[in-house]
Amino acid sequence: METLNRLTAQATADIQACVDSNDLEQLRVQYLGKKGLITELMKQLGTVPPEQRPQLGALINEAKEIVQGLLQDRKILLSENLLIEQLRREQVDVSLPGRQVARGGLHPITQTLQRIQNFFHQLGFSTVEGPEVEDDYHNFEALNIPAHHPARAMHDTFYMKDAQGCYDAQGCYFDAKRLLRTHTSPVQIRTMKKGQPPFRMICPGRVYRCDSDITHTPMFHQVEGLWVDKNISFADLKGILAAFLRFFFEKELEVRFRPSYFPFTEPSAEVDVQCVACEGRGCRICSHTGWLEVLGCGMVHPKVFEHTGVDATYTGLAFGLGVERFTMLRYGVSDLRHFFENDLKFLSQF
Ligand code: 2NM
Repeated sequence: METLNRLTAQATADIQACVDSNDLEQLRVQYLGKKGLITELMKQLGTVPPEQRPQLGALINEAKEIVQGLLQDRKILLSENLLIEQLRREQVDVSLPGRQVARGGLHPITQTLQRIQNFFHQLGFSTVEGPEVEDDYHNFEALNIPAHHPARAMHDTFYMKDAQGCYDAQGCYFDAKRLLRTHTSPVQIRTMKKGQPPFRMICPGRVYRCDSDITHTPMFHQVEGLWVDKNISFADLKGILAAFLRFFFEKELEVRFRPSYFPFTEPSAEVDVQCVACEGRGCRICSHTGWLEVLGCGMVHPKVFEHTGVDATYTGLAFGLGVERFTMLRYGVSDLRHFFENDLKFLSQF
């Protein structure tokens, strides 16, 4: 009796103190296994006087059931704790920001190119592209810029090392150097030579001039426009360019045309727009004049039509602009060189 009570008390204490399911299994074997302490008591029942056996047997059974019950409860408790512990360990913070997919974007120059094209496409202009490596004829001659004309020096042309053998109109052989186009006008020359008027095109693209300082890079982007048809007038030129500038800068800005000179247009004009930064009050961006020079334009020179085979019953308007300058003015970028450094801290702002 005494032994049984002590054994039950010890088993209870052992089980309550157990924190590991393997240890708990050890305890089960120790008390209830084939050679377990309680099992042994049961085996010794034969040594007890027969009249005491039923009572003692019942008590041992009762002890066995108590220990079995404790083991069972403890087992459930331990596995629950294990699950709680595992859940705690594998907890996910659902409030953390997700892993972002790094998104690319369009270069600000590309965005400006698209914005300009978007406007002119709505007016029925088509985009036309052409080679960046050109020849003297398409880049200069056909545009009424003859050899030794100061405009050629002005353009600071990049020439290719090797000359190409050519024949002139009289059949005389000469070496012509190929060059990097200094404007996109040769695309318009090529298009007019190939086709028949009317023409309504814009020519975006890279152009090259041997020039490098704070406001010039050897490569930059231009968009030139050309509209050739019967009765195209300077009034059309003024209307289209004023509408374009107001669309581009999203402001009802004043626009003015000043007489100028280009070999390929007559008359020619420079276009100024009211300063987009100060709206004409005067600031550093417009050198306190209230105006920004943004475009060159004019009516296509008859010599250009002669070269390209467009008959004299047609007239045409033409214009050209620098894409970098438009981008700087629209977004307030102060240094041209940012566009060519590919620093993501700069680019990701657009
Ligand atoms: C400009 C300014 C004025 C121009 C002229 C031509 C062509 F091919 F039709 F003769 N294309 N672009 C032109 C006229 C370009 O850029 C400042």
